[in-house]
Amino acid sequence: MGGLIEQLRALGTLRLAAMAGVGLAVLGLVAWLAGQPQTTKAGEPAGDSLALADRWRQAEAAVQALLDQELADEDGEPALARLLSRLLPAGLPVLLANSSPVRDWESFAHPGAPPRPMHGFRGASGIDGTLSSACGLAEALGDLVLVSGDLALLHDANGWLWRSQLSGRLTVVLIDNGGGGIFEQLPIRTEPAAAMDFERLFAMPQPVDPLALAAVHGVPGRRVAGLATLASDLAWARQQPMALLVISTDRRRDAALRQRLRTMAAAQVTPP
Ligand SMILES: Cc1ncc(C[n+]2csc(CCOP(=O)(O)OP(=O)(O)O)c2C)c(N)n1
Ligand SMILES: [Mg+2]
Repeated sequence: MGGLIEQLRALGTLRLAAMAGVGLAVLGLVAWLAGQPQTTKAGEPAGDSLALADRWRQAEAAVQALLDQELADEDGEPALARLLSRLLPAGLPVLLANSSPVRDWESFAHPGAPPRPMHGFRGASGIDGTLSSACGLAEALGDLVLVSGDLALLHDANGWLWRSQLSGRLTVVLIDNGGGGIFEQLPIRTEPAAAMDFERLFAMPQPVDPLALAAVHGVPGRRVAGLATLASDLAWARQQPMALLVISTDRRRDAALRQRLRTMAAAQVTPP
């Protein structure tokens, strides 16, 4: 160590300062800092930082206005995330399943949505264990809304067995887009389509009626006709100890919509 210090000192990059009796090794930083233009006062953010924050706020406001406008007449998954985030009351905990639900909420939930505890399990188990995790959380918290995709829910359909023992309330909002909608966002569809069987290999739609499967376990459910009736369907579901609401969406159309929104949002952000 001593040898190394000697070498650095010899290179002129090391200053040794004694502060309050403690030897402080400063590898040239103090001298470098002293040489910088003094653009800020102590305790104040730099002008460049304030300008960046301002640009960020303006871009955020423009993107949110764009989303309000573009999603107003939409019925798909981005619009569902935006509406649901506003409809659910403040304080009601929400669990977002992996795949598109958590991503859509992150991107499209309304910035003015009521504050509430949000839960997710990114990186823990993929889409596995979604319903059981929701039941455990509902039991622990007393009340919960789970927003899940169709494959994630089916993957852990045994979670419905909680029905007989759950003392908390659980409302499941199922986004039924006929398989793994997230894979529609990958540029992997081929032309002609037959060259790679996207539906069988990636989307994997399953021939199971989620309402019938829930009903077998004694869990009541409803198909939501469209976002216009979501509020009343939610009001019904929230009165059941456990209930399933199924909203059908078009995964291919929603993938195209997300792409379009991303392009439009990027156009709102001007480079420095
Ligand atoms: C246990 C497990 N198996 C497989 C996957 C791979 N996987 C990631 S997303 C996904 C599709 C999920 O489909 P769905 O729940 O319907 O959500 P969507 O993609 O339609 O939003 C799959 C199979 C995974 N993450 N975890
Ligand atoms: Mg799906």
